[in-house]
Amino acid sequence: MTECLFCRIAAGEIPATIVHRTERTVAFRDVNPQAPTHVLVIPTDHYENAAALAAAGDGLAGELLAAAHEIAEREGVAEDGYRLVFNTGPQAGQTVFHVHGHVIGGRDLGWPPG
Ligand code: D5M
Repeated sequence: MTECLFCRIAAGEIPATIVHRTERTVAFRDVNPQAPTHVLVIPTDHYENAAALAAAGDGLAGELLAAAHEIAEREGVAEDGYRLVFNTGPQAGQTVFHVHGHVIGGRDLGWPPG
């Protein structure tokens, strides 16, 4: 059995609030939301980070971006604006090493990030 938390969520082995699913992507609510909308969008298959996903080069990265935007629209944050964040590597704050985009919106977001 895989040890990867997000592989297990994608497989339905660990409960999560799934908000969107396509053939190759899954999205679920972040357990520790930082804004009214905070959804994580992942590929079902395991890639460690955004660089590994980009290197796969089979259109999956684009699918993930499209899924993120669809979620933002469905959550009602696309018009006012939302942030799509891929923390990549430990210094950037990545804690789960299965690539995930944070779709964050529903409030004013400061810049620069912490
Ligand atoms: O983001 C990892 C994110 O994953 C962080 O915002 C918490 C979230 N998380 C951790 N465990 C779960 C479960 N079980 N369900 C939903 N969300 C979860 P990072 O960019 O790696 O710091």
